[in-house]
Amino acid sequence: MFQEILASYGLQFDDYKIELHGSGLINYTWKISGIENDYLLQKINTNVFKEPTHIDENLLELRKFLDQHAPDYLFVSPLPNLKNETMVIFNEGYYRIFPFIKNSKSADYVKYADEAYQAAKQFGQFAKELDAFNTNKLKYTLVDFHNLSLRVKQFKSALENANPDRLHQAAAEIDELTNLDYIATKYQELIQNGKLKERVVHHDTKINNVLLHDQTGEGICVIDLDTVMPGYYISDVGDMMRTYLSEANEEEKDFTKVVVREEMFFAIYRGYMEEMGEALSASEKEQFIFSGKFMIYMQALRFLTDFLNDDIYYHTAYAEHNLVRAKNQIQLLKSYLSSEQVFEKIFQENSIVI
Ligand code: ADP
Ligand code: GN1
Ligand code: MG
Repeated sequence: MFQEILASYGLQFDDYKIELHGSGLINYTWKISGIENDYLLQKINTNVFKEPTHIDENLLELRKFLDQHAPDYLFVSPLPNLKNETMVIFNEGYYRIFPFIKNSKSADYVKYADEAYQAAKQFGQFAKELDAFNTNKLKYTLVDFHNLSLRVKQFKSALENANPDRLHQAAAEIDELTNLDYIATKYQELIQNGKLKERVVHHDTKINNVLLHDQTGEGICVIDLDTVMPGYYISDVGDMMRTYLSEANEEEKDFTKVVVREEMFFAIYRGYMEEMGEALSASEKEQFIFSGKFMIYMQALRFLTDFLNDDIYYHTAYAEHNLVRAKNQIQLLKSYLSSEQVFEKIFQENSIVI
């Protein structure tokens, strides 16, 4: 397989070393290392992305816009092959090749506030550069991806269909998430009342979807653009809160380590607002703190739903993996809720400055 795919890009299989790469939960990714250049080969998970060509079309549209309006912006889109295709089909699989960004690293958790700041600035810049892009030109690569009302519906239908063993194992978490459904009600109200503008949204701003310089730690670019589509900025800010506030990430089994660090909130706020502060409306800014609740709650629901559905969506390594992830996210949500007043203070103190 690798031989044929590489050949379609004019690359000689024997000149490269191929290794599985990264820790994404959805796609399959390999690093292709050569003497002069390295690449990243990726197979799209078509169980998740039912129409992979939508991803390709979106990236081409965005590339066109950025080439015209922000030619110096580093937008890591797939390379064209010898037939000028940016996505190739082999044995019914969809593949693409990206340039491997030199001297970059991605982290699976945030240790220092500067990493959170750098990452937030990158996602803020991404949103800013695309602020004037007409979202009608984008396809939905995953319909209703961050529609929390739909995620609640999927959770309820999983409750009806789950096997009794798993229902029993997850009883406490089912109760906790059901009791927190005011978060979903608030989301629905915000959307119905037009409080949030439809924008180009990344929709997966977790820390390993941004590349930082491997020596200086400076932000280089955002990656993992499959979920770029129309949406609301609370998705992007919220997923940063979800993945940068606690040092222990969603894989941590010792939940006492899942603790919100309030200085990381400030780092996210500063990094994102330095770029997007002027573009966001007052009613959008008001939801900055809600964004974390929204995304952490949704991720807890999604992991628990997948556990109840017998693990059909996320890659898992052991039987209770999705349940552990859901418990972890519930702990994170509790820690977030108990820090809300401090967040409010940081937000108020800085909203005039930035
Ligand atoms: P997934 O959708 O499975 O999360 P990603 O596109 O995020 O896949 O890629 C997985 C990992 O590969 C990233 O977390 C990052 O470490 C690395 N990676 C992806 N694209 C590049 C790139 N262009 N250059 C260097 N590393 C990359
Ligand atoms: C998935 O592809 P990856 O691993 O960056 C998921 C996100 C979740 C995340 C949880 C298309 O992201 O929505 O937040 O796992 N992507 C998709 O780690 O479902
Ligand atoms: Mg990723």
